[in-house]
Amino acid sequence: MSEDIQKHYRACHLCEAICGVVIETRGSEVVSIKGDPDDPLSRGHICPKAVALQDIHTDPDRLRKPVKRIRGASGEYEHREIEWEEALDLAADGLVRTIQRDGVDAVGIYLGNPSVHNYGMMTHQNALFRHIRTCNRFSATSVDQLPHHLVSLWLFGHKLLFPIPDIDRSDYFLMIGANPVASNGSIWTVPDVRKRIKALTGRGGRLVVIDPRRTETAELASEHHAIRPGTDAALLLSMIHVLYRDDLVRPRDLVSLVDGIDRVGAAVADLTPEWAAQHTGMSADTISALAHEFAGAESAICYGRMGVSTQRFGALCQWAIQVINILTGNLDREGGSLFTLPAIDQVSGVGPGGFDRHRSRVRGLPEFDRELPVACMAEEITTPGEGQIRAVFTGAGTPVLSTPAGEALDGALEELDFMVSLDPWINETTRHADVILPPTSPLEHDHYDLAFHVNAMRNTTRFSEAVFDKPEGALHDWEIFEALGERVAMALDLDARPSVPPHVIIDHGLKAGPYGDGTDRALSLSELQAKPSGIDLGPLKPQLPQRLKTRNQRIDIAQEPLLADIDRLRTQLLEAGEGYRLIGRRHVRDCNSWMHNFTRLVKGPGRCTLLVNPADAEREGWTPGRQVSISSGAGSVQAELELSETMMPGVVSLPHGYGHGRVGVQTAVANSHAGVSCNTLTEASYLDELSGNAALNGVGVSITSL
Ligand SMILES: Nc1nc2c(c(=O)[nH]1)N[C@H]1C(S)=C(S)[C@@H](COP(=O)(O)OP(=O)(O)OC[C@H]3O[C@@H](n4cnc5c(=O)[nH]c(N)nc54)[C@H](O)[C@@H]3O)O[C@H]1N2
Ligand SMILES: Nc1nc2c(c(=O)[nH]1)N[C@H]1C(S)=C(S)[C@@H](COP(=O)(O)OP(=O)(O)OC[C@H]3O[C@@H](n4cnc5c(=O)[nH]c(N)nc54)[C@H](O)[C@@H]3O)O[C@H]1N2
Ligand code: SF4
Ligand SMILES: [Mo]
Repeated sequence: MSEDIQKHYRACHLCEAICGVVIETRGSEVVSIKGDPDDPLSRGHICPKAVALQDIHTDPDRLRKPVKRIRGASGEYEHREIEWEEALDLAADGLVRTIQRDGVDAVGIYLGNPSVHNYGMMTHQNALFRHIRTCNRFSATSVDQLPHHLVSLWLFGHKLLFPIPDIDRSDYFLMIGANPVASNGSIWTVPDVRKRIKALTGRGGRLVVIDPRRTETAELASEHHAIRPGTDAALLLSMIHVLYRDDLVRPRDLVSLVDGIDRVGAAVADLTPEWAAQHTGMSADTISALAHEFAGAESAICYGRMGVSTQRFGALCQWAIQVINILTGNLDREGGSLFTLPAIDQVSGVGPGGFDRHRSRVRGLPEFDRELPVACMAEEITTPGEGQIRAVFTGAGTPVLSTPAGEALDGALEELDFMVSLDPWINETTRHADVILPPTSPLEHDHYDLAFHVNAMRNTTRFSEAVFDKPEGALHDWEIFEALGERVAMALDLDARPSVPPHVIIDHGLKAGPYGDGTDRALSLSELQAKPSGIDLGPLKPQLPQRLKTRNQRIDIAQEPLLADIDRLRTQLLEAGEGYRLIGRRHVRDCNSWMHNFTRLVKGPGRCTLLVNPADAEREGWTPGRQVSISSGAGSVQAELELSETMMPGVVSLPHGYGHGRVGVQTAVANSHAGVSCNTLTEASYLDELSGNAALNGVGVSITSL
């Protein structure tokens, strides 16, 4: 007997665009996944990755039961399925033994990117981690958006107060080191960005893209300028110089709120466009013109993302971007960049963050928000002494592929006494784990976007019920955190408070939030459940000074550590050597390292190629399709050469997230599209020294044809 088709409304949680989808199911099967036209934010948009919601669920390689690592008959390690009770006991024992013997700092924790796309991991990680207050916490933040947090903390008083581009009402958009047409936007939840860019240019607005590669986004832009990797701070500071030099500083409504304007002017007094031109490869005239156009626009956005965060001056770049927005009166302005007011307001609910309250043991790198830069994780494992990491917990992360000098970490994880991973797959990182705890599939749990409404270009809210029932015996990520927390607390004689499920926390958060009890909207979970496509809370609005969390509710742009960092820029830019500079790239059907096991997403020509400008190839005598060896101070890899006019001469690009097919990795499709890891080439010592963020872009490499 054929079963009825059921319709489920859900969020796609795979990237920051958080598109609404309608999933049709028949029994336990997914029949179709389509965009939800009634979603007030995504308006029906989806990208080719949405189908992965089904592929993740059905993937035969996805673990349904915990596995334990044992040495097999051949002498190689293998993972064998075990029951949940045994697995949780093993995991808790490994952590407890380490803590009892060497203290909490002997436990290292790494949380990866999907942990912020899975709200139960956010609400419940502390059920475990509050019993392990280790100094050695790491996450994907320090290979990504750390400079954004730091600048938001310093300028606006809270790590999550991000200015969000109001593209739909803007006249001018200067976009630096971001490729939203491929990435679907980041720290800027903006589903269907292509349509929004076309609308901007269609109404006479301008999009100017600054990127060493003429990207998919640059193809839609009014103007694209190639820039030498890692030199954007020079561009941005010299634009600020022009604003002062040519009397273009007009903070408009912000004038009564902003301090430090004169000091910033003095700090950039010698940073002329001619100086920046020597480093950036952009002409002084172009730089001056950009500053004039920006200041002359009725409303304008300056926005920069991965390309300018993960470089040696990430924090300086993100600061300069906001200084440009502020000096031209485009912060907190319609058509400029505005703060959000989400239904669950994390800015009120979580602490503001802090910086440099402790440092890493071996290299002395500063913490941010109680996390150390992941670039120092390997050395904290391999360097003996008090506080050495002897056990590691990873959750939703693949640091072996996603963090600098990945091979060193790969080796270091093997030296541990114990490792446990909360992850659905046996991959390049989790293959080292003594026990892997796999959570339910995304379609088996409910969903709320705690993280991404904070960054969204419109205030909306939406709750998604689970599409399928949880299989018998399976546990959600949050339940695993709770079960481990209970065991660890019991063994260490600590207080194991029972918690409430994540959806109850959402209900409380909504009621206590800015549209909750006592307001006209009176939002609650039950109201969201009745409107599964989501509820529109309106466009972003100016909110200053009330929204600021600084002590005096003012913005001081003359932040001492940043002004001091300008001197580092002056000296280090001069040191930039010869040779090729490596940058990354993202393809719309990738998602970091973990979407390569789904045939629909990896089919077609291999994507892990080295892009090179044809003029460079001709001069060097390299022919397309040939294998080349790419080497840096950290290691070397081989990849196929692909010529592309889109590349700036002297710059080469390898995508991030490949390097599968290693011994023990159990992702059959990914292994057959293995590629190489660009993080074999990135260096643990190549950092934004101010923030501790890894410099993944602009790494010097040498190339030889094989
Ligand atoms: N399809 C897809 N979507 C994704 C992801 C994915 O892996 N695949 N990952 C998600 C994640 S975790 C994130 S953080 C976001 C990232 O979102 P984005 O930042 O929008 O994406 P990237 O493609 O990393 O864009 C960075 C751009 O910076 C350029 N760049 C590199 N070096 C420099 C430089 O020195 N200066 C300048 N000006 N530009 C430079 C690169 O050429 C690239 O075009 O994407 C998210 N969405
Ligand atoms: N060179 C270079 N390096 C980069 C980047 C780059 O552009 N260039 N990009 C950086 C960026 S922006 C980021 S965000 C990081 C990403 O770095 P990571 O977050 O460490 O890496 P991912 O590939 O996203 O790994 C995600 C892991 O989460 C697991 N997972 C997926 N869903 C779930 C879930 O619901 N629950 C649990 N428990 N696990 C789940 C997957 O199996 C996978 O193991 O990489 C960074 N590294
Ligand atoms: S853009 Fe694609 S991957 Fe991102 S949320 Fe939308 S459908 Fe999912
Ligand atoms: Mo990221």
